[in-house]
Amino acid sequence: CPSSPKHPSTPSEKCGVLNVTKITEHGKKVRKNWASTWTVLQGSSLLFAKGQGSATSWSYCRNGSFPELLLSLLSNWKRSIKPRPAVSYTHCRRGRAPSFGGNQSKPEFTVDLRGGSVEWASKEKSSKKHVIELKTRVGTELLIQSEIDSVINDWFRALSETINTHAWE
Ligand code: I3S
Repeated sequence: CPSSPKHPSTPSEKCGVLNVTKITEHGKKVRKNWASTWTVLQGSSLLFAKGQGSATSWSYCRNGSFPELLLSLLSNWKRSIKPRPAVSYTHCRRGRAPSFGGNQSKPEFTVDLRGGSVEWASKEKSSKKHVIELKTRVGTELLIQSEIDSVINDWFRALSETINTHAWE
Protein backbone atom coordinates (compact mmCIF):
# COMPACT_ATOMS: atom_id res chain seq x y z
CA CYS A 1 0.00 0.00 0.00
CA PRO A 2 1.15 3.55 -0.62
CA SER A 3 2.22 5.87 2.16
CA SER A 4 -0.10 8.38 3.70
CA PRO A 5 0.50 11.94 2.47
CA LYS A 6 0.33 13.13 6.07
CA HIS A 7 2.72 10.48 7.29
CA PRO A 8 4.87 9.62 4.27
CA SER A 9 7.00 7.18 6.21
CA THR A 10 3.99 5.22 7.42
CA PRO A 11 2.66 2.78 4.88
CA SER A 12 -1.05 2.04 4.90
CA GLU A 13 -1.89 -1.15 6.71
CA LYS A 14 -4.13 -2.46 4.01
CA CYS A 15 -5.53 -1.37 0.69
CA GLY A 16 -7.39 -2.79 -2.26
CA VAL A 17 -10.48 -2.71 -4.38
CA LEU A 18 -13.73 -3.67 -2.73
CA ASN A 19 -17.38 -3.32 -3.58
CA VAL A 20 -18.84 -0.84 -1.13
CA THR A 21 -22.20 0.73 -0.41
CA LYS A 22 -23.56 2.82 2.40
CA ILE A 23 -26.88 1.60 3.76
CA THR A 24 -27.30 4.02 6.66
CA GLU A 25 -25.99 7.51 7.25
CA HIS A 26 -26.28 9.16 10.66
CA GLY A 27 -28.87 6.55 11.60
CA LYS A 28 -31.00 7.09 8.50
CA LYS A 29 -31.44 4.46 5.82
CA VAL A 30 -30.00 5.46 2.45
CA ARG A 31 -30.38 3.81 -0.93
CA LYS A 32 -27.76 1.26 -1.82
CA ASN A 33 -25.28 2.28 -4.44
CA TRP A 34 -22.72 -0.46 -4.85
CA ALA A 35 -19.47 0.78 -6.34
CA SER A 36 -16.08 -0.71 -6.88
CA THR A 37 -14.00 1.38 -4.52
CA TRP A 38 -10.33 1.81 -3.71
CA THR A 39 -10.20 1.23 0.03
CA VAL A 40 -7.37 2.01 2.43
CA LEU A 41 -7.07 1.05 6.09
CA GLN A 42 -4.85 3.54 7.87
CA GLY A 43 -4.60 3.46 11.64
CA SER A 44 -8.16 3.57 12.94
CA SER A 45 -9.51 5.09 9.72
CA LEU A 46 -10.95 3.47 6.66
CA LEU A 47 -10.66 5.65 3.56
CA PHE A 48 -12.57 5.27 0.33
CA ALA A 49 -11.39 6.73 -2.96
CA LYS A 50 -13.34 9.18 -4.98
CA GLY A 51 -14.82 7.48 -8.00
CA GLN A 52 -13.63 10.09 -10.47
CA GLY A 53 -10.42 11.47 -11.81
CA SER A 54 -7.07 9.82 -11.73
CA ALA A 55 -7.95 7.79 -8.65
CA THR A 56 -10.40 5.93 -10.84
CA SER A 57 -7.76 4.60 -13.13
CA TRP A 58 -6.05 3.03 -10.18
CA SER A 59 -9.13 1.17 -9.12
CA TYR A 60 -7.96 -2.13 -10.44
CA CYS A 61 -4.48 -1.97 -9.03
CA ARG A 62 -4.60 -4.59 -6.44
CA ASN A 63 -2.41 -6.69 -4.24
CA GLY A 64 -3.62 -9.94 -5.69
CA SER A 65 -2.30 -11.99 -8.55
CA PHE A 66 -3.14 -11.32 -12.17
CA PRO A 67 -5.80 -14.09 -12.29
CA GLU A 68 -7.43 -12.53 -9.22
CA LEU A 69 -7.45 -9.19 -10.98
CA LEU A 70 -9.25 -10.68 -13.98
CA LEU A 71 -11.69 -12.56 -11.78
CA SER A 72 -12.55 -9.40 -9.93
CA LEU A 73 -13.06 -7.43 -13.14
CA LEU A 74 -15.21 -10.17 -14.62
CA SER A 75 -17.40 -10.62 -11.57
CA ASN A 76 -17.95 -6.89 -11.23
CA TRP A 77 -18.88 -6.68 -14.88
CA LYS A 78 -21.27 -9.62 -14.59
CA ARG A 79 -22.92 -7.98 -11.62
CA SER A 80 -23.29 -4.72 -13.52
CA ILE A 81 -21.04 -2.84 -11.18
CA LYS A 82 -19.74 -0.34 -13.68
CA PRO A 83 -16.11 -1.08 -14.42
CA ARG A 84 -13.83 1.88 -14.29
CA PRO A 85 -10.88 2.47 -16.62
CA ALA A 86 -8.22 -0.04 -15.77
CA VAL A 87 -4.51 0.48 -15.93
CA SER A 88 -2.19 -2.31 -16.83
CA TYR A 89 -1.27 -4.72 -14.11
CA THR A 90 2.42 -4.17 -14.78
CA HIS A 91 1.92 -0.47 -14.12
CA CYS A 92 0.48 -1.35 -10.73
CA ARG A 93 3.30 -3.74 -10.05
CA ARG A 94 5.82 -0.94 -10.36
CA GLY A 95 4.46 0.27 -7.08
CA ARG A 96 2.87 3.43 -8.39
CA ALA A 97 -0.29 2.72 -6.52
CA PRO A 98 -2.47 5.67 -5.58
CA SER A 99 -2.06 7.55 -2.38
CA PHE A 100 -4.74 9.71 -0.93
CA GLY A 101 -3.92 13.37 -0.89
CA GLY A 102 -2.56 15.95 -3.26
CA ASN A 103 -4.73 16.39 -6.33
CA GLN A 104 -4.28 12.82 -7.39
CA SER A 105 -6.87 10.90 -5.46
CA LYS A 106 -8.67 12.25 -2.46
CA PRO A 107 -10.74 9.94 -0.35
CA GLU A 108 -14.43 10.36 -1.06
CA PHE A 109 -15.20 9.59 2.51
CA THR A 110 -13.51 8.36 5.62
CA VAL A 111 -14.86 6.20 8.37
CA ASP A 112 -13.61 6.27 11.94
CA LEU A 113 -13.45 2.68 13.11
CA ARG A 114 -13.11 3.54 16.80
CA GLY A 115 -16.21 2.35 18.63
CA GLY A 116 -17.49 0.63 15.52
CA SER A 117 -18.40 -2.97 14.89
CA VAL A 118 -18.00 -5.46 12.14
CA GLU A 119 -19.92 -8.62 11.34
CA TRP A 120 -20.86 -10.78 8.40
CA ALA A 121 -24.01 -9.37 6.84
CA SER A 122 -27.18 -11.44 6.96
CA LYS A 123 -29.08 -12.44 3.80
CA GLU A 124 -31.61 -9.70 4.60
CA LYS A 125 -28.89 -7.07 4.22
CA SER A 126 -27.66 -8.28 0.86
CA SER A 127 -28.15 -11.08 -1.60
CA LYS A 128 -24.44 -10.98 -2.42
CA LYS A 129 -22.02 -13.43 -0.88
CA HIS A 130 -19.04 -12.45 1.28
CA VAL A 131 -20.53 -9.22 2.63
CA ILE A 132 -19.18 -7.44 5.68
CA GLU A 133 -21.44 -5.09 7.60
CA LEU A 134 -19.53 -2.25 9.18
CA LYS A 135 -21.25 -0.02 11.72
CA THR A 136 -19.69 3.15 13.04
CA ARG A 137 -20.18 4.98 16.31
CA VAL A 138 -21.92 7.85 14.50
CA GLY A 139 -24.55 5.66 12.88
CA THR A 140 -23.11 5.03 9.45
CA GLU A 141 -23.50 1.51 8.15
CA LEU A 142 -21.58 0.19 5.17
CA LEU A 143 -21.62 -3.06 3.29
CA ILE A 144 -18.25 -4.17 2.00
CA GLN A 145 -17.95 -7.07 -0.43
CA SER A 146 -15.50 -8.98 -2.56
CA GLU A 147 -16.09 -12.00 -4.74
CA ILE A 148 -12.76 -13.39 -3.58
CA ASP A 149 -12.99 -15.29 -0.29
CA SER A 150 -9.40 -14.74 0.74
CA VAL A 151 -9.64 -11.00 0.08
CA ILE A 152 -12.79 -10.45 2.09
CA ASN A 153 -11.63 -12.74 4.89
CA ASP A 154 -8.41 -10.73 5.20
CA TRP A 155 -10.39 -7.50 5.34
CA PHE A 156 -12.73 -8.94 7.97
CA ARG A 157 -9.73 -9.87 10.10
CA ALA A 158 -8.03 -6.51 9.59
CA LEU A 159 -11.14 -4.51 10.41
CA SER A 160 -11.95 -6.62 13.48
CA GLU A 161 -8.39 -6.29 14.76
CA THR A 162 -8.42 -2.54 14.20
CA ILE A 163 -11.73 -2.11 16.00
CA ASN A 164 -10.53 -4.24 18.93
CA THR A 165 -7.22 -2.43 19.12
CA HIS A 166 -8.84 1.00 19.24
CA ALA A 167 -11.88 -0.02 21.29
CA TRP A 168 -11.00 2.09 24.33
CA GLU A 169 -9.92 5.27 22.57
O1 I3S B 1 -31.49 -4.41 -0.30
P1 I3S B 1 -32.02 -4.11 -1.67
O2 I3S B 1 -32.69 -2.81 -1.80
O3 I3S B 1 -32.80 -5.25 -2.25
O4 I3S B 1 -30.73 -3.93 -2.57
C1 I3S B 1 -30.64 -4.04 -3.94
C2 I3S B 1 -31.01 -2.78 -4.66
O5 I3S B 1 -30.33 -1.68 -4.10
C3 I3S B 1 -30.69 -2.81 -6.11
O6 I3S B 1 -30.90 -1.55 -6.71
P2 I3S B 1 -32.31 -1.00 -7.23
O7 I3S B 1 -33.22 -1.01 -6.05
O8 I3S B 1 -31.98 0.37 -7.70
O9 I3S B 1 -32.78 -1.91 -8.32
C4 I3S B 1 -29.24 -3.19 -6.37
O10 I3S B 1 -28.99 -3.28 -7.73
C5 I3S B 1 -28.90 -4.49 -5.68
O11 I3S B 1 -27.54 -4.79 -5.89
C6 I3S B 1 -29.22 -4.45 -4.22
O12 I3S B 1 -29.12 -5.67 -3.60
P3 I3S B 1 -27.91 -6.52 -3.06
O13 I3S B 1 -28.60 -7.73 -2.52
O14 I3S B 1 -27.04 -6.77 -4.25
O15 I3S B 1 -27.13 -5.85 -1.95
